[in-house]
Amino acid sequence: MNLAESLLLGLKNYGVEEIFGIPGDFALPLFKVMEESEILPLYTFSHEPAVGFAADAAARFHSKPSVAAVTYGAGAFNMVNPVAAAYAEKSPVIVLSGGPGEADRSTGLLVHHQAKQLSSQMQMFKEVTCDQVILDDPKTAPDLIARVLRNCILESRPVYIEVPRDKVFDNCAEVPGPVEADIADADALAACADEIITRLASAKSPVMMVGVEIRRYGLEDAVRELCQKLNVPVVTTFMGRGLLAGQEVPLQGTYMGKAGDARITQMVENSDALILLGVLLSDTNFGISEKKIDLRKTILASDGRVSLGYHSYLDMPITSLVKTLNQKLETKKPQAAVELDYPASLSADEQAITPTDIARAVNDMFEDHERMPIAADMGDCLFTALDIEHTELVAPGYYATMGFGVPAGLGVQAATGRRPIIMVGDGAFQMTGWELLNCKRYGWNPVVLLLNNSSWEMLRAFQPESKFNDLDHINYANIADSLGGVGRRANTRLELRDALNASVADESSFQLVEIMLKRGELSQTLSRFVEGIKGMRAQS
Ligand code: TPW
Ligand code: MG
Repeated sequence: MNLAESLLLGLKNYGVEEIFGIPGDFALPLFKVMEESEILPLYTFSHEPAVGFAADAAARFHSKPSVAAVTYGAGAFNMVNPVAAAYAEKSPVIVLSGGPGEADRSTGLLVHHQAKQLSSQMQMFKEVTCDQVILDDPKTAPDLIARVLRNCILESRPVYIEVPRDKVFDNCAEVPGPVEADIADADALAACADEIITRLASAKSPVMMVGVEIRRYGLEDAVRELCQKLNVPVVTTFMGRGLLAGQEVPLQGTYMGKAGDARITQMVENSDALILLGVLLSDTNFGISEKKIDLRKTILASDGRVSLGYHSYLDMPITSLVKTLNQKLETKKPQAAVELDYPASLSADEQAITPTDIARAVNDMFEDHERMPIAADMGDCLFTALDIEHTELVAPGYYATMGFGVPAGLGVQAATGRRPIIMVGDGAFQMTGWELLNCKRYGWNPVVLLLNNSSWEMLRAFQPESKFNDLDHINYANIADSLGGVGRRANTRLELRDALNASVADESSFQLVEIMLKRGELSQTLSRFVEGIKGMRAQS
């Protein structure tokens, strides 16, 4: 077996199910093996940011790593932002890059795609990955690959693997398989679990808040069991929206502080035992609190440690913690999921469309159809998505990069085979919307809801006086046809309902519903969110 085959089989053995990529000459031999070996399916895109976003979304949906493969320099540098996003939001993306070979290093000439030094690329990726390796020796490669993949899974963060182009066909041994290792000390784990149980038992108003780690580590079933045993109300963070979708848990909704449902905000902020499970302490999750939450008084389990009050238990993986809590607790009568009140029943008339109308239209559609997973971009589309019935969602809720929605939606469909809804603003669509042209060759058929307000509206909310927030009036529906899909423009609520229904009914290609919104019109949630962030900045 050659080095590339060993690597691909290793990836598969560690749970990878697909590769997204764009080749280049430094990566051509590697891509040749990918294609001809058929060890993993390969999906190519048009621009590298999409490769990174698609792999990120696929990894989030699988709760397992996914691969973003690129060429050296021009290709890999194009992917720094998506990999930074995946690092920030703890998504296990494996960056696979071609690299210069020995012949390239010894000519004394600068190698094309070289930025400063040949090692500059790995240096840059060190900042946004948790482990890195250059496979320049086939003898050491199998163990190094195994180490990097283990760390990718353990930390649920991106890793970097560079394959010099002249090493691809060298003979290589098999990559050692994954080993189940529980790094937690059993006594410490038991003590920690007991302390949590005692704290919760003596509390008057315990609340559990769940964050993205429970998905990253594939713990949603175990957490459902835990919720039922603890019998406490559950909320998700903003970033964790979509977690526990479809699970029988007493889920109350999403905590959004000042920007969200007042009942949930009060319940969380007044809780005397708030357990934060797999939660990231980001400003988008907590900067918008009505009443500052004293994090020292919470029970925080994330990043492999547990903090209670003023002390911490280190090396406490969340998977082991949840398992131990479940073992120690008795089963109680399962609580049913709470019926949440989302906007619905769109009046299909000639009136102009508001962001809430979009949520109504989708919720009405979900009445008759199976709920679809959603990939959302940054902008008002994400805040509008929060008014849609709880369903699986991928979005850059913390890192907040634009350009995520369309390629992430394609990644979701590649990873799951399910048809997604993609929600995207016109500004973000201008960044990566073009990638829809790749739907045709892979048979992907997402329903794209493009919120066209001819504006960078979210920026306008921060700084209304700037004219640069006005975007041109483009007819996006007209573009769909040339990209191999179907486009429909909706100016009124009636047209919105009809366009959405027609799009869902047509499964033959991607469907673009261009939803016309007035410039200056913002969802209530986003207006309050922006006010909250501004308020936080003013205080600090
Ligand atoms: C890669 C900064 C945050 S929100 C926004 C910008 C430019 C405007 C979004 O416009 P869009 O949506 O998509 O039309 P809407 O609802 O606000 O009208 N570059 C990147 N990421 C971010 N977050 C920005 C710039 C930004
Ligand atoms: Mg816009």
